[in-house]
Amino acid sequence: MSASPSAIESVLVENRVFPPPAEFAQAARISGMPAYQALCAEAEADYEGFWARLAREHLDWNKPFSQTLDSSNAPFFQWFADGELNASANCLDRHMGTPVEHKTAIIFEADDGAVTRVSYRELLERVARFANALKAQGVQKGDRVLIYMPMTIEGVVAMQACARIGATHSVVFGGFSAKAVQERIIDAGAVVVITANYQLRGGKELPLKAIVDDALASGECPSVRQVLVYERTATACAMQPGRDKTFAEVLAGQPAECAPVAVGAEHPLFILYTSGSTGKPKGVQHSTGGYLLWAKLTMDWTFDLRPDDVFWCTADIGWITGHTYVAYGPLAAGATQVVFEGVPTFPNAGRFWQMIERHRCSIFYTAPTAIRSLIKAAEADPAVHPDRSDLSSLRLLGSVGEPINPEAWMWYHRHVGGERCPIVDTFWQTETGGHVITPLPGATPLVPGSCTLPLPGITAAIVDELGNDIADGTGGILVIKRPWPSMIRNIWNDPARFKKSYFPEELKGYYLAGDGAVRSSDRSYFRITGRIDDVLNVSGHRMGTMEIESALVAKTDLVAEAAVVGRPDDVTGEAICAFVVLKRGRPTGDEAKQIAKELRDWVAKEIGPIAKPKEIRFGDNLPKTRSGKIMRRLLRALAKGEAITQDTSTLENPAILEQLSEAN
Ligand code: 6R9
Repeated sequence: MSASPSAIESVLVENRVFPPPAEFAQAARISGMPAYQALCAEAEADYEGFWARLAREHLDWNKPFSQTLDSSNAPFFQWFADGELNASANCLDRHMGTPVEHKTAIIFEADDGAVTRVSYRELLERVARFANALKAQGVQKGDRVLIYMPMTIEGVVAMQACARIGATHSVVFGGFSAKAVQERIIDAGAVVVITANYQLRGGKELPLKAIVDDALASGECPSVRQVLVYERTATACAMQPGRDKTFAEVLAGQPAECAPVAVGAEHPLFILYTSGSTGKPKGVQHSTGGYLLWAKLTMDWTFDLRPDDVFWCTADIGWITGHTYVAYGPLAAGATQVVFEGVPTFPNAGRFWQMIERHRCSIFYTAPTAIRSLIKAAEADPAVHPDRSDLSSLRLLGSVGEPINPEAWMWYHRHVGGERCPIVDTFWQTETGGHVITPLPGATPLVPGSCTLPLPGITAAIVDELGNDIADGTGGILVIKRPWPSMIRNIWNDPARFKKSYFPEELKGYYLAGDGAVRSSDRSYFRITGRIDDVLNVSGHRMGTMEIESALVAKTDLVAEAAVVGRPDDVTGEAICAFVVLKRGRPTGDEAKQIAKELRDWVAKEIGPIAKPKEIRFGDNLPKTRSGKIMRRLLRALAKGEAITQDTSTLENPAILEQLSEAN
């Protein structure tokens, strides 16, 4: 079986329905559709009262809030603004003196398979010591700290320690380049960088500190005073005296107690950079109160968390999923969670299934791209098939990051979930902070390929270009009509872009998600049809086409012009396809291959390996209108290998299409 584009489209006629298994529904926190509908009705009847109730129930406040929602400066909405709390205290301290204190917080499995466990008590002490170390380095409330760390307990500790002292963290995924790290340091004005000497992935030792050195080398990051280095491996890395210190050095003598700093609910907990439709990534700014409420609430609602669950979200802390469902949500909810350092294919592609068996995971949350690649691997080698592992501990599965095609859904359901586990297909974004459209596993009948219905209180809708509602069955623009607690607060340093990107004037003040969607005629279920802007989704990672184009044309000795589009891919969902015009003319044969490789390596260096185009095609020119606009629609068709049926009469240079239709 394969996830062909036609399979993705076949969801249009999807009519399989999977109601929640009776046993699951009976025990669930939200049990049955009437319970879901009752919550929706409560939110509708008293929107602010609903969120106020939940914020009081789910979070510990140092100072209670008196106002729930402040819309006076819309779209810069404020939630619980005069309340004060600390995120780390809500994830750790709150469990002390309860049965959770000595419960395992994190089961860490290293790349080489070594397993370490820490209890909530131990985690609190580690976070407190690290928070003290940060303070000793002069980090203060409101300072920005850049975290460039491997998937380790220390990565989570670093985030929690920042939160504890009110410093705003900005985590950068360990696959990003020196240039990307540098841009983020500069934009955020980070005073400290927390990194590791190396990261271990798939049996390989990959440098992190050396990349930070590169990012700082040019002297363009004057804000950075200190680099703190976690020695993940025994291999030495260069250390700059005065600037660089090891974890061991800064932790020495630090006490295991550190009073959490109460911050206002709107205090920025973190900035996380994500791709948009221009060349420059956006620093998505999240709050403390509203964000944390969501992290905790969705652990209960979407994952139906119970005290004895073993939760495993496979996302890296460098992405929003790793923020909300590794670093904050599971801890706020007092869950035992698995944190995995490595990759799904090492030492073999059965690693995920073997780990579920080893740790008796009950909730497993991953991305469709991982599922699709593991389907391929299992078909090629029965030894890594999930059927070979004992997955009986699982009770719930989740999917995130991109649309899951029904064939992959069915395989996940059958071979991983043993046909007994509901699958929550959770739609959300860096900007939404947590799930917004998702099934509730004890209530919502599932339809493969559909993220089903909005969470209670989420006013998701499909509208036309003027913000008018569109009937079920017709595709349109996905919006959320009312503000909600965990929404993006701002784009760091760029409020004008925030307004323009997410609250365009013509959309009646609605939040614009950037995705297209359609609701089914029978159940009004949402199905996400993909981005409507110039953002690609490659293996569940967001990549801006403009970002890649800027990187390509930055190779000024070689590249005259470049246009990047996505095309459907069996495994990665979308693949990056670049059309390039060279200054020296169109290369062919071996020269084309060699230059394509050079450009791919260049993009990896400029942005990171995840941005490498899968295919590069060279032309004498790009298809343009007479006014000089690149016709991306035609490029998308060419990348897919489709015959051009569109009207090309407005093209300046129709002959170019034939040249670009062949792979080099
Ligand atoms: C959480 C996360 C957000 C974009 C989003 C959409 C796509 C995420 C999805 C989904 C269909 C789902 N997306 N979940 N599409 N079904 N269940 O992935 O955040 O990296 O910001 O990406 O991912 O296109 O707009 P982020």
